[in-house]
Amino acid sequence: MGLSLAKKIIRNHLVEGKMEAGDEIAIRIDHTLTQDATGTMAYLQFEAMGVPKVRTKRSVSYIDHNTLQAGFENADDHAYLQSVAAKHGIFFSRPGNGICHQVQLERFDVPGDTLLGSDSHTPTAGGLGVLAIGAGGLDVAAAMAGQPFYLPMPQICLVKLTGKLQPWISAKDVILEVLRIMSVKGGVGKIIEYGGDGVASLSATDRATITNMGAELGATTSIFPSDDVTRQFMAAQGRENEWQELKADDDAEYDEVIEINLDNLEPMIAMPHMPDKVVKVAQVEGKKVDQVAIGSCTNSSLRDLMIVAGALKGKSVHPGVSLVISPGSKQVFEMIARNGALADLIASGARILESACGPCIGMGQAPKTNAVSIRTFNRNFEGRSGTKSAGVYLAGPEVAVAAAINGVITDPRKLGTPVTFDYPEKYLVDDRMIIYPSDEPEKVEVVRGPNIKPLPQNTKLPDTLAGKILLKVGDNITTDHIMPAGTKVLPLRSNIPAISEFVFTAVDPEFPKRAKEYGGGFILGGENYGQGSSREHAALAPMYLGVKAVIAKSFARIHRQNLINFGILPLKLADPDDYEKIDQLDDAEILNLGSLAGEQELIDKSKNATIKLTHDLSEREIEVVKAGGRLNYIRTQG
Ligand code: MIC
Ligand code: SF4
Repeated sequence: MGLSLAKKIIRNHLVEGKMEAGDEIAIRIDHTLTQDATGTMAYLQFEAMGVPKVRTKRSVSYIDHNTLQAGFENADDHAYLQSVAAKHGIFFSRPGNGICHQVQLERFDVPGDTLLGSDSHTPTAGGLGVLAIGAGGLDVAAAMAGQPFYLPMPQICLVKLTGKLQPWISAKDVILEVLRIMSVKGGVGKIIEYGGDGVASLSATDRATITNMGAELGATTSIFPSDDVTRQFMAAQGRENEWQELKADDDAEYDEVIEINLDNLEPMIAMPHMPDKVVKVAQVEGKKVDQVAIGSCTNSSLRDLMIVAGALKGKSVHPGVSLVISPGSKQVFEMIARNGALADLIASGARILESACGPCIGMGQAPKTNAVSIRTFNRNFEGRSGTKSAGVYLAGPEVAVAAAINGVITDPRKLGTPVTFDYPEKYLVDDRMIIYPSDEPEKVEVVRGPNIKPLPQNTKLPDTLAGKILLKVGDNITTDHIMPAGTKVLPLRSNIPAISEFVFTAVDPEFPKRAKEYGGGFILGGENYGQGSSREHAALAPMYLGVKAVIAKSFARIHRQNLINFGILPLKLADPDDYEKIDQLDDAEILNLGSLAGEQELIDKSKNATIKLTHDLSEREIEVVKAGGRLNYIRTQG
């Protein structure tokens, strides 16, 4: 039997384990990326490992999330990140250069290599045939220190594309269709590999839109073959020398196959408040729209903005709509400025933001009360926009621009003659916003502002854990619920004591106070606990508040790993129905943690009940949790 593309790349990077679904494997990491909201923690951890120079082929540090400098905190973080990069052999992408995933695609991704990034949308690089995985900052720090990345060997799911996208339909409609079919937990434990005749009709940036939102499926990563389309994109970026052809064997075996005929796809939209609440645009047509936001790492390529500019040329944004646009990178921004498209956007009344994450992570442009906001982004979790009562819909640039023009959700096919776009033979390449690591690292002084606080440490896992069920939450709790972002909280990412005051406040404003009052305790969750971002703050800050274990029906991959990395036990209910038996504020105990072999028991003292728990920790992960987290574990390894 032949191999899938994903398995070929894994085989080439395999350090430990067998490629059998579910078994723990370790793979060598060629490249890493960090962004500023997760980067400060990642580099503090890297510094703690005492490795003078990164051991990867290339590591890049981006500034793109925390660019709203309402106080000194973000600028201080930028200075720290710039100096720590210079000192330790890391490339530094300056604020203004763009969103990490878009810039990485343009300037750094190499087909067939592995990339580990401290951002859940790192799999964007899969659009160019990179095996790219999102992880917590500590895992990325360990990869920079030369350690392999551990993961359970995923199943490989083939999404077979046939046909060709019709006018006004685009890559976002493809991934929304996949989300409709698979749901936000349908990709957990899987790699989504795209194949079939339809692949050739999708451009490199179209493919990146699709792999980007594989994160919303909960997938480990998503990947496209590297073919002539990839070669042309890399040649246009002046990097053809880094291209190689990559594809699955013709007789490759897959664990699951999904077929999508691109010919039949219609414009799609995800309704509030989950990326898998996908319907055809036709089903919600006519709904009044208050805001349209175009940008983010999902949909802000040159192609996307040229389609938007083409549709808006000579028209005005509807009086009831605020349209904001953030170009994905300086390259995109400069190219639309030079070719005149930016002038068309400005003339239409669009509000142009800098090249950064911006509204996607609630850094400005919070919509009005009860607003309907159409965004080309990837996440529409409740409150993430900064306005809890707003309903965020996710759609492609075509649907977004149609809403901006008409003021209501509109099938873009009604806009008439399709806007066409010819991909450039050469993109505008100017890497002056990327600072190379210093030639004299010993002379670089790392700058630490007052907001950068030392990393809190956990202690070894005791034999018995006792405490209250501090909070009981439902299914699909996101890291945005656990550790919100936005203008108020995001600047505190380097200061765990300060940021811990916001843990779970989106769900229960009293949570931090209660956790401190009871000296910590447990969280009870439902299915897919911790989906969404890679932010390790969603583990680190609860740890700081004394959370010892999370008991849930199931966990999202990155968050589960982050809990382990900081010494918090992720335990599963052996019988999901037991969830109903446990209440918030029950007194509980978990005994015999010394062995952690097999089943565990939760004694609910308030109910006089014994509840069976399980876990899927590997032997290595058991040792990590027992040591009180991965940093402690690395230290014990010498
Ligand atoms: C997100 O989209 O939620 C983020 C902000 O990019 C996060 C990272 C973070 O919280 O810093 C992610 O996706 O991992
Ligand atoms: Fe930035 Fe949004 Fe992409 Fe996260 S999803 S990296 S916040 S643009």
